[in-house]
Formats: sequence, C-alpha cells, structure tokens
Amino acid sequence: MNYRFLLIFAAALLWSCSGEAPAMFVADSGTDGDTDADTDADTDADTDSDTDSDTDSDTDSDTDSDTDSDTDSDTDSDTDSDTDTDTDTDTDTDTDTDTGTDTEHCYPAATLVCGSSVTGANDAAGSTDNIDLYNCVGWDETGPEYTYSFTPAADAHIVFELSNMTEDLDAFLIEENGAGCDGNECIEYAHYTGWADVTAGTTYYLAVDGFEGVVSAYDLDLTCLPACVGNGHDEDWDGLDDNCDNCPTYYNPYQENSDSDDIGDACEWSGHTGTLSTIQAFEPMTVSSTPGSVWDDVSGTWTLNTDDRTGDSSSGGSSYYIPETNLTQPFSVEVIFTYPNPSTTGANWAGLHFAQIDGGTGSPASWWTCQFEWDSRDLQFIAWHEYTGYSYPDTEATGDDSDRDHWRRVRVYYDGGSTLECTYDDQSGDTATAVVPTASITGISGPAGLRVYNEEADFRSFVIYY
Ligand SMILES: [Ca+2]
Ligand SMILES: [Ca+2]
Ligand SMILES: [Ca+2]
Ligand SMILES: [Ca+2]
Repeated sequence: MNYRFLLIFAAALLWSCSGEAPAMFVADSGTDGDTDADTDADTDADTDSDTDSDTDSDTDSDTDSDTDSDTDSDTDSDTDSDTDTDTDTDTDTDTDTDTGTDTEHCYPAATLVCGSSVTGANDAAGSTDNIDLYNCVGWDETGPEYTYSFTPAADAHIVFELSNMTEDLDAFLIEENGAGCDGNECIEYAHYTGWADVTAGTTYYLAVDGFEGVVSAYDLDLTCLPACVGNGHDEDWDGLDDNCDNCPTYYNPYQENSDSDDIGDACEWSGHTGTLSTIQAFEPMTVSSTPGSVWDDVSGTWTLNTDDRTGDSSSGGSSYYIPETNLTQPFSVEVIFTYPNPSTTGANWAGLHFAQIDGGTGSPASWWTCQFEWDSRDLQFIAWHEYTGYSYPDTEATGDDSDRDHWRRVRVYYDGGSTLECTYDDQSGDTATAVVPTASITGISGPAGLRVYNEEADFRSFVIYY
C-alpha cells in the first residue's frame, strides 16, 4: 500500500505548489493595512474509502484498484502570513485478503492420503509461484510450486516419490506449525524419493517445485509404513532405521515383503524364497553395538573405528567371528567391506568366514570361506586345508585401483542340505555367483565372521540370516 500513500502525498504536494502561492512565502508589503495573523488550523478529517478489491488468483500481480476519494476542499482566501497546519489523518483500512502472493508461503490445491498415487504438473491450476528457497536445503526453486496437504490418521513413516518428470522437479515436506505452508518450516526434501516420520493429526504440506524455474509433469506417490522406534543408525541410508529395516544392508525404502515374514524381498535368497525368514544377527560395526565380548579374533590386527572394523593381515589369514554354534540349519551370512589401502602383491582375499568343517573329534578341521581376491577380481570358495578353490571371475577390471573405496558385498547361502552358494555384488553393479558341487559340502557348522588374508579391509556390516 506504499504506492497509494505516495500518490496521496504527491497530490498534496502538487496542490500546495499550484494555484495560490503559499502565503508564508509572500512578503507582506503592509500597504493594505491588513494585520491578519490568521492561523488556519485546518483539521481535515479525511476518510479514505479505499476499496481494495484484490482478486488474487495465485498470480503475483496484485491488482489494487484503489479508489481514493480524497476531496480536500480547503478554500484558503488568506493572502497573508497564513500558517496552514493541515492535520490530515489518513485512516486507510486495508481489508486485503491475500491468498497467493506471500513470497514465503505455498497454498495447498489438493489433498493426499496414505497410498495416494497422483499425476500433476507444478504449474497446474491452483499452483503458486511464491517460494524460491526452502530452509531445509539451498536449492534454487524458482519454478512454480504445486502443493498438497496431508494429515495422517496414525503415526507413520512416510515415503514420497517423484517420477516420470521431463525436467528437474523436487519435493519439499513442510510441517504445519501455525504459520501455514511456510517454506521456512521445511522438514524434508527429495530429488526423487524422500521420507519422514510423521505424527497423527498433524498437517503436513508436500510442495512439488521447479529447480531453476522449470516446469514439468510428474507422478507422485505417498506410502505410509508403520511407525517404528529406531536406534539412531541407518546403515543403508534408505530412511529405515536399522531397528526398523527388514533388510538393514539393502536399500529398500518401501520394505516390500511378499511373504510377510521378517525379512524383505530385497534380502531373501533369490529363487529360494521361504528358506530364510528372519535376521538372526546384524552388526553395523558402530562402536556402541560392538561390545568386544561378542567377537573373537584369530591373529592379525582388528581395529574398531567409528562405523567399521578394519582387519589387517599382513601375511597369512586373520579371522574375526561371532562364536555362533548353530549354523547347521538353513542360513545366510553376509559382509560388506571396502579397501582402505593398496594391497600387497598376490593372494589378497577379503570376505567371509561362514562355517567350519567338522574334524570329527570335537574340534574344527577346517574353515569355509567365501572371499573376493583383489588382484584377479575373482570370487572364491575356499575350504581351508582342502583348498577346493572354486573360482569364478568377477567383471571388475584388474589392475585398476580407482574403485578401491567402493563397497563390495560377499554373501553365502546354505539350505541346510545340498545347496551352497557364494555371491558377490558391488557399488558398480557387478555381480558373481559360485555354486559349490554337492559332493564337496561336508560338515557345515560352527562360527561365522570376517576374514582377511594378505589384505587390509574395512568391514562395514555383518549379517546372519536364518
Ligand atoms: Ca518455487
Ligand atoms: Ca536402513
Ligand atoms: Ca534396507
Ligand atoms: Ca520376506
């Protein structure tokens, strides 16, 4: 409304400078004998009847059609030392009900519920173009934003996902804190998939905005998973706390679980669904959850770090294992690791120690290991003492050290009888599988754990599935 005030001020100024010259600048010659010291206390009770007819349909151009009907009828006929003290009291009452021009607010045009799957465009009818920056991330969101409201009936872990875009749209979750859909109340953001824990009865807003001004169609899905109390650590960065994740080392934000057991589809034994059904032990290698009494080490150097355990075997083998004694049933054991330093030359294994061959005298005769050999990039089963040496090439290029810091997963599956598989997958998407001939499978039992040989590896997590 500052422009209107300036107009009024300018009009008053024009008026005072036209017509009769202001008396205070006229020198009284004194020849008319007029001694009129007129003090004109003009109390102009101006009542501006502003008719503010904002018809703002979410466009940034307010059309203020103010009809300012000031009728200033001062008739000052005094030509002498008139001191005009115009006390004009402008009582504008602006009844603007602005519904779309606030530069920090979005306005929901539709509603979402758990399970919603909608299509849209960020410039569709009902969109706004108000927010350029959300407080939760520094992205340039100068495009228009289309906003949904969502009020969960129960506490939940929600996952929201944007897809099928032709331009770079982003999603922002805003919690209602009494300020409406305020870009400064953003609690989560996502380029594609985002998640948050939400509270029953609280209203949230989900704004789909255009990065650097772009406009695009999109699909938006909202999934609600049961609320779960976590332990503050998310090993696989999929939004599900380790305590709540049905596959704590596989990115599976939707927790798909076709057979409704205790492990998700992502970490089932492919082709053997039903063999495994729960996580017997999960070790994320965080300091707090790795008490020394749980693990036993055999030779080498094992160092506990913030979120990994480094095993170093300068020569010969070194194992670090959970003294689990009941691995005769169907089970799977998995480890994820990286390589912190260049290997020594030749025979550099890192991976799993997953069973031991019963020596028949109450003590182990040998260990089963499933390991990745760095120099040849091979996945190898080794039954120690027998050195069965089932070797299957991986697709990693040999002689290239650039991917040493990539995560690598080695996992063993055993059905309790005649099937034993060793598998590998890594950050590059490479996979390998080795199957041990039935005739070689003897005496699988005993502990499982980590294994290095002429190698140094950072072990990030360890899992036993039953
Ligand atoms: Ca925007
Ligand atoms: Ca997780
Ligand atoms: Ca997971
Ligand atoms: Ca399952």
